[in-house]
Amino acid sequence: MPEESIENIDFETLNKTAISKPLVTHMYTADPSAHVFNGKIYIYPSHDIDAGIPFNDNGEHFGMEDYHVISMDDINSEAVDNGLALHVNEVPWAEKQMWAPDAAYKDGKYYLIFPAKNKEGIFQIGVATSTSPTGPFLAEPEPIKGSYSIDPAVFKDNDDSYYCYFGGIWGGQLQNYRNNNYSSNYDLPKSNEPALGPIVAKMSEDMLQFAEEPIEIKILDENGDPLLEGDNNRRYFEGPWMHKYKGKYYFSYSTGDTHLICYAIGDSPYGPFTYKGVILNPVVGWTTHHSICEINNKWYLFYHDSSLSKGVTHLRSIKVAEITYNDDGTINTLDPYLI
Ligand code: FUB
Repeated sequence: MPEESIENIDFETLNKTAISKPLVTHMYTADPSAHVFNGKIYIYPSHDIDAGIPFNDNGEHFGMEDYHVISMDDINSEAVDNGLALHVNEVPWAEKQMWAPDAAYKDGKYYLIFPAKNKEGIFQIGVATSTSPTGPFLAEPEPIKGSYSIDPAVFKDNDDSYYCYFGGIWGGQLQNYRNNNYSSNYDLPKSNEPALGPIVAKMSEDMLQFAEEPIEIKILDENGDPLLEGDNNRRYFEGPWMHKYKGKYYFSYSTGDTHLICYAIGDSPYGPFTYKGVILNPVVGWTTHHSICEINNKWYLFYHDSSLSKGVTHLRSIKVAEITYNDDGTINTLDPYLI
């Protein structure tokens, strides 16, 4: 339910019909990346604030400055805010816009992977480390070499390889890159040309760098052709996530201006992935962003909406709802409000 229609929303009714409630209400949170570490649920969200920056198509009104980690003992227990985990002032290379983060655990250390704009106004991706899943995190002095754009999501495969998926168009700047090279002259493809794909790179053993040149992922339609830029209901926009279900790789993402969370299935972490459908219909607010996490043999979609702020698009709240699979491996579409 994008922002255009806010005036027509009866929030009292909408909140009664919402399939889930905000996990925390004392602050605004968004872009939840959920993981189970040592039997407990940890959610790594953006921390939304009103930075007083006017709305624009580059999302500069998303002026977030820090991260807090939310934890839950189990899926029904209270969500706890563990306080400040990392502030932009503690990241030597970053200036502003601490957007959607993710985290990973390896060999006794926790890694917070996050995007921010550098002092030249270009998004890059950084790493900060901690011995605790809730931080505080200590930022590396430089961003990951060769990183760009936004929305990093780290996936651990069964062979203990870690992959970082990233990229977002419009405010996320992905349209300014081709083959990992930046130019302000690059722009989105024409509507009858293949859409830009998300990017993936294997992480180095120490989790602080990419171990390879980032690679563009292909998302294909039912005929094996790449999704086109004009196919706004299906093409990649931002917010990548990877999970594995019954041996298949499920790549899920936001379609941005059509406000859907979609998914595509493949046989390798690098793709190609074939488009399969919608996981979550539009929520209140312009953005939609998710993660998928298995908890005690059930699968959950962590997502956000702007219902608590009555539709303010940059003041969002994280939520969680169970998702279910059909026998053929497809995922049943969730309606966030049962109106
Ligand atoms: O939270 C800022 C941006 O909004 C994220 O990076 C996008 O995925 C969208 O949710």
